Amino acid sequence: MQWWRDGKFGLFIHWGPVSLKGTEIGWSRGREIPIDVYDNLYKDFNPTNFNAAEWVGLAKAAGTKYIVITSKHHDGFCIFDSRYTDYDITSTPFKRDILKELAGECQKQGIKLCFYHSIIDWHHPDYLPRGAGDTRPADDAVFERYVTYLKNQLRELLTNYGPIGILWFDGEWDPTWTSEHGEALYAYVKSLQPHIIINNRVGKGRGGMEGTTEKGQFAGDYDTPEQQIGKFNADRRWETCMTICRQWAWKPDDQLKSLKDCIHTLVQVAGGDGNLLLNIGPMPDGRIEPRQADRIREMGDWLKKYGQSIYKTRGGPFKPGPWGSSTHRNKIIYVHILNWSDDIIVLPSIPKKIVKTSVLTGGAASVKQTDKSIEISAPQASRSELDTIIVLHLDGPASDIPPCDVP
Ligand code: FHN
Repeated sequence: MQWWRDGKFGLFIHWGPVSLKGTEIGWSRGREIPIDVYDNLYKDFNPTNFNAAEWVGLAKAAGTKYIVITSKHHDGFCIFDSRYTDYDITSTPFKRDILKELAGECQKQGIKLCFYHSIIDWHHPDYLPRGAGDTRPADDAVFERYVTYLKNQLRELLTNYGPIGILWFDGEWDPTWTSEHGEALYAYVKSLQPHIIINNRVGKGRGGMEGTTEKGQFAGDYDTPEQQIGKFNADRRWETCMTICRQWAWKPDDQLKSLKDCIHTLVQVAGGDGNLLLNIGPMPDGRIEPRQADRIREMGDWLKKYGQSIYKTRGGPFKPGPWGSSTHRNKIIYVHILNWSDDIIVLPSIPKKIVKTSVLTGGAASVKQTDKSIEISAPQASRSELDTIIVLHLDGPASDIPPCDVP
């Protein structure tokens, strides 16, 4: 998992024919959009502006190291060419295999390709329970036949598209899916690609949107807090998934997060020793909405300058709080000050000597170390709007320092 822990930052993509309607993927089926309308959108799905090289180039420009794209969401539509269903991309006017083109470009550009694959499948006749508004009788449904279908498609995804970084499961919450199913699926996926990473939503262990795994439950390889910054945890790997707008799939005029919000989220997640998976929703014509593209490019510009304080670091030793967060690597601690509510930031003392300090974001700062505390202050001109990064060079490895709360 080293590539993933060092990479820190991934691009989440929720996309499908539902983008023609601008409503939420999966969840608007049988709600805002009648089922017979929703399930026939694919006949008009023709994203001729889709350009895998541009998408992967944008992911790189954003400073992300991996892409997680919905191979199949809860609505059952497969954005790849599958032998096991006609409800897939080859039945659309577009016909081309989106995942095949993305796989080629990710290989070329050095970005890890990963798949989000929903266990829930409200389209498949054998999946139970039925989705909203779905009045199909359940008598003939055989859930284990659906499990076979699920495994067959995972085999296609894990043998036809090259090395895959992560299998990002979701939709594990229905009672029909059991922990036994999850453990068997984890083993099956690993048998196809032994180095693949699998999140905790393969099983039943995820405790709600906090995404942590309940004691004794099968945990997969990492925890998955959603739409929230995970708690500091240096012992269990975790990744926050979050939308850059409000909806996972594209929505016209959706509310877009500010650059400050996005950078603060990345810095707080990294400070908690987690990863950030930030979601965009492409448009029905295959373009990524320019304002979403601009926002993640701005994040990439910030990372080009200050990425050494994020990539390949671990979280802490000063745990995140309203003041900011810290990351460390080798003999360096990066103190990310996000909020100068007081003129002096007071951090707990550490059992290492600070031998040199600097301000990565420019300017000057005063750092006073005693055996009681570390006091940091900086003139207004040296305080950066997004994140003031104070670099503390130590006389030994920062990883020796136990994580500590900042009062
Ligand atoms: O229901 C899905 C939702 O549509 C979205 O895919 C998120 C992303 O992690 N996961 C589920 C909600 O927890």
